[in-house]
Amino acid sequence: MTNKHLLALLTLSAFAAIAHADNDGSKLWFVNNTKANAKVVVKTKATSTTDIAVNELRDAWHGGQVTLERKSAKGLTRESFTVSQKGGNVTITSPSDAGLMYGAYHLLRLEQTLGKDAYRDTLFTETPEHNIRMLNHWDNLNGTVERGYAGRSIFWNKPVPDASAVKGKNLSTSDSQLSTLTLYARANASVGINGTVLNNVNASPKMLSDSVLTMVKQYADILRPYNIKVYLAVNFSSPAVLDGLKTSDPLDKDVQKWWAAKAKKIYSMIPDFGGFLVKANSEGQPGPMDFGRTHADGANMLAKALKPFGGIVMWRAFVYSPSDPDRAKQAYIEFKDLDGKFMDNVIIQIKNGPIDFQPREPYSPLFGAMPETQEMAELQITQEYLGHSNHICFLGTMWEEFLNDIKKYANYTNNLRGYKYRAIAGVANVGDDANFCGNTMAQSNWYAFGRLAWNSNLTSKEIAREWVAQEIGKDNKSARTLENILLMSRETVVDYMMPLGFHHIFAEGHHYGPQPWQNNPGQRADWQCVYYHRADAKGVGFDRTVKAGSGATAQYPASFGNMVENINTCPDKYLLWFHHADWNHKCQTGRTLWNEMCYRYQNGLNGARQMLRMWNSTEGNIDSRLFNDIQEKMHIQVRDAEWWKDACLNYFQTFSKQPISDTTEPPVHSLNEVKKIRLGISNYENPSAKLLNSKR
Ligand code: GCV
Repeated sequence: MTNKHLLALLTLSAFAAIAHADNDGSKLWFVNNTKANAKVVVKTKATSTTDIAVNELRDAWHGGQVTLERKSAKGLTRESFTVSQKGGNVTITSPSDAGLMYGAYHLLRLEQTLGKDAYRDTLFTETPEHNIRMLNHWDNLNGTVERGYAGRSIFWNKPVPDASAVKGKNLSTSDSQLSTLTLYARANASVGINGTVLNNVNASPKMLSDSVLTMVKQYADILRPYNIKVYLAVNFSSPAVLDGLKTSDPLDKDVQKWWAAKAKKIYSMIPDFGGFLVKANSEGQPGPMDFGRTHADGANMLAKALKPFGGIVMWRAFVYSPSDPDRAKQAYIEFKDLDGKFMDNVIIQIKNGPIDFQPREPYSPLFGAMPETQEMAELQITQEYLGHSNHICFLGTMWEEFLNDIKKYANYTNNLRGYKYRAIAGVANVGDDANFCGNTMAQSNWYAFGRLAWNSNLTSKEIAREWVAQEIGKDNKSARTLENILLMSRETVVDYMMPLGFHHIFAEGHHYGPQPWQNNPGQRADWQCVYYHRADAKGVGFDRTVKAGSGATAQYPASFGNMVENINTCPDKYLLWFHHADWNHKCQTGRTLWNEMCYRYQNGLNGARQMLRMWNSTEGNIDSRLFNDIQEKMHIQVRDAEWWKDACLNYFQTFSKQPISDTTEPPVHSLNEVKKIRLGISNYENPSAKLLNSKR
């Protein structure tokens, strides 16, 4: 499909899309750039990065002359930029070319979102909050993408040449791949993303082979003008697996030498290489603990190898060896005591919640728990647990909730200020589909991640509004409707999947549909859904209180921990995360728990239907191709919401023994029927259709 991207590049800014039937998503959020011929002056030496800024402005800026000037000023960081206006003309200054490029994209965004006169009488400076704003691709060398729902990898969709074929040669990139990567780089740059991990954290040792590194170099060269550094996820056993060393023990001298030599080699090819991302001793991946060493031993060994070249190690805290009966506590237990033991070019990368990217989780208690250690958040842009690319779910609201909580309870902003590396990562939702993300709406999540990484004080509403303006135009009479769809979508998904603090009641493997009854004998307890919901005749939920449960609440600062410890002050949205509540427990809404569950699942289904109705009302104001694509997805979403509601209410009713509440539609499908659904899900399969069409 990448020829689409070639076409998209060629026709960018040719015309606005409204009323056409050509918006297949391939132009990303540049769809409404209309042709301009702006005058742009560069006062400093032109580079490939300033060229990008100049071309973008020349093509799409409809205001007065723009001057770009490299200039330092007090208080600015390398990527900061200042925009000022005098007599209708605009000047963008920055200490770096990258900042000038970001300023250019920002000016264009202002035009698209507020109009071309928005820059009048302005003088403002933008400085990114995080200095490392990166995507993590879970892309495999064979071209597949773990938890990817948008086609194959944009990096590894061709065979890796063998070493003899690449020796001393510059590999050529096909036109179509080049155009895909150029659009990808442009999209990232436009929202300030400045780093990318090119491969899966379940990393193949082959990533560090000469032939793969040659490809990595090539990608680094393509991305560099857009101020994007490349990073690699590495397999901890690489020395033994790739080069036959006797061990990969981080305290072994030969192993240390191997990594030092590997780092030297990488930097000889890619002088601005970013560093390594590591998943160690997690879900079967090798790590230092295989040799009786600690996470700090492992991370520091790699950090030492990268340090002379300015590289960093992002060491993931996604670990859950059963050191405690409660999985939600395990990462904290494994990492907390290592505080202060990591080198200064190590960052601990922590998923937003303590389990695994669930529709709603409280924040991970590791945030703020290691004051002597640099931490970074890992968010998931790809919708592993949120309906893949079938469901419309804008994640700006979810990340806003998380970021606000870690600011409020975990001192995030202050900690960040003290770090040299202020980083944040998002697991990408990008593949080689024409629309990059499986559906055009999902592009808003890539966009939102970048904007929040730049400035976490932006609200989800501001971000949704920006994206909508760039997607369908700010004056489109359906703009507010689309914005409202985005803003209600995540809470809707939570309601029809896992309201009230439910978590991980997903079908095993693909994580798409419901399977709360899942309980495979002989397997790890924490891989079973029943482990997470613990339903019985008395009630439902995981008791994590200090008083009577696992004590996970004690891992939090008192301001949060005490609130959730007490069932009367624990917000309903976290009720079943922290408490095993009686079926007749009175929720904060005044309804009993069982009736609240009925209400929430119905509310989720109603929300999905409402989103579809709202979308239908935009017909005629929106490019018809986009309209039809999204309408089709929303039909699936409504059917899936019904499936979730029926599966969960029918199943939990076998414990509550209470009738479905009056205000809730009776289930359309029996428990037996929903239990029979087995999905060998592929990205495009429409699973609920199989089941639900038969009922209509
Ligand atoms: C890349 C979850 C996902 C895995 C993923 C893992 C991780 O378990 O289901 O696909 O592996 O998280 O984040 O490492």
